[in-house]
Amino acid sequence: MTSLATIDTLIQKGGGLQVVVGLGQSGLSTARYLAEQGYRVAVTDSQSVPKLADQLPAAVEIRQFGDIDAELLLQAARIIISPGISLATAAVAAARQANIPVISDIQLFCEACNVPIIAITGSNAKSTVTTLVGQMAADAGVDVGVGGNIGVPALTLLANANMQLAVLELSSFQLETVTNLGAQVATVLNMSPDHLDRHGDMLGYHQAKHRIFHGAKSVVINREDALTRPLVADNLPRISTGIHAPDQNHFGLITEPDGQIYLARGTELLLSADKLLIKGRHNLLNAQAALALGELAGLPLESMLNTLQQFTGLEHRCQYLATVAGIDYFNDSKGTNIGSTIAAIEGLGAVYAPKDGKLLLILGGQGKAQQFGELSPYINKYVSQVLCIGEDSARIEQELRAAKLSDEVRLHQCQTLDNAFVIIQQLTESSLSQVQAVLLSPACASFDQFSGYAARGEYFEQLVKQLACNN
Ligand code: UMA
Ligand code: ADP
Repeated sequence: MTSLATIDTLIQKGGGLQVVVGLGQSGLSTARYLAEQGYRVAVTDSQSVPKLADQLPAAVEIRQFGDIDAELLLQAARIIISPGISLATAAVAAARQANIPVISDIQLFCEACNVPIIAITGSNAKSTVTTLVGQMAADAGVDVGVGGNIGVPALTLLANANMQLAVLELSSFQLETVTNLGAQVATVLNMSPDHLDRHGDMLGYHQAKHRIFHGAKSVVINREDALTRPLVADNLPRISTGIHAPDQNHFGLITEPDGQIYLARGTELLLSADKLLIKGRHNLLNAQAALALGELAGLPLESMLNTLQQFTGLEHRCQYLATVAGIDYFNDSKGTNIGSTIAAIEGLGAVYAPKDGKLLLILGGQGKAQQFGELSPYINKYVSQVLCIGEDSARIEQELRAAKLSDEVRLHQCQTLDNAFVIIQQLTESSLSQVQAVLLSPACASFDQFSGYAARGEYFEQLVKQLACNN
């Protein structure tokens, strides 16, 4: 660890010290990038031995680990904060108070990037749409970089000198410190409560998300969700998406007299919905968003429609796993907020309800200050059994019941997925159970019990396999 005296000496050498706060994936990419650019870089992290510390380049001389170093931050010419760290963190707040600029890796990326950017945010569907648009661009022969919140730090994309287009998935955490992103096309796919513990309330969350529109050259709007509408000039090129028949030059759905639903652009029928491998109403909106973003970035429609028909979706998003003893199992571990869980319940409910079937829903984890009562009407319509797991399960039960959870819905407190499967085994043996599908869609973060949503989904899959062996 370099002493503060050494820092003083370094500062006296001239130039501004760049302080990277947090040494996760984005912090490491930022430190590497800034060091390559010849900046003097310091890194601080609250862990005493951050996992990635040994990957820092030697040019990063100052490493203050064990606490976010308030004194170091006050010495900075500029602070680059990792998305997982709140601006309210005391040391960061003090530096902002002292007028030290605090930015994100995304700000550095957009300042350095000289190719068009497709910028995508939303409470849900970001990864699905980002992956799909990236695939559409690649299939159209474009050298495309796909990164951001999706798990590839944006700055690493700059290593490809041939990149022609960047597709960025952006979280509210990344956006809250971004100014003038200047995207070729930007969108907020949808808005439902999430990360309220970090942003304070829906307004704070909305404001962070809408920073994606700063300097955008065109926008994509979801007609079904007024909160996605940007405050931008009326003459800015825009395309909207929705579930009804679209106006000219916009996307929507047209139902033909035989009941067949089509993706449509104006009056033109593009593709019958059953040609898509990703299912559910929400995925029809996702498909339109990808087409609209691609169109505004200049991708050819024909090629995009071909990609759409090949796209199988991502793991842990309403993913069908298996049928055991006549019950279908779905892994929607990425359903980490109420909006995504409503989409999953409605999407699968629409499949099972006509067969007079009901869902078993596994719910719970870290609730992120959401209001779980919003789920009650959807549960009452489509779910017969709720199995609650995780640290906020008692609060979730309380809020569901306060919001008129039907007496016909049985709610079990299970604490863990293992316990939930004891109940599932009992229901599997009972001829009285109405359950036709089991859906893990927790509406919560997983960090109380797992290392992330993927680990939770994989564990669920393992338990389903075990159940299959026992039955
Ligand atoms: N740290 C501190 N003090 C704190 C909190 C964290 O020092 O108070 C340190 C940790 O010790 C750790 C580092 O900060 O060393 C972690 O930084 P980080 O949490 O920002 O995580 P990264 O590894 O940099 O990953 C981030 C995004 N993580 C978050 O936003 C929490 C990743 O999104 C993203 O893929 C990655 O940058 C690359 O861009 C993940 C995510 O969970 C998938 N995103 C949230 C979501 O999708 O809901 C927003
Ligand atoms: P994100 O990256 O925004 O978390 P994902 O594509 O990973 O989005 O999907 C997250 C969750 O949201 C999954 O549970 C998925 O089934 C659900 N989902 C996908 N599209 C939508 C949509 N348009 N509206 C609501 N939920 C959706």
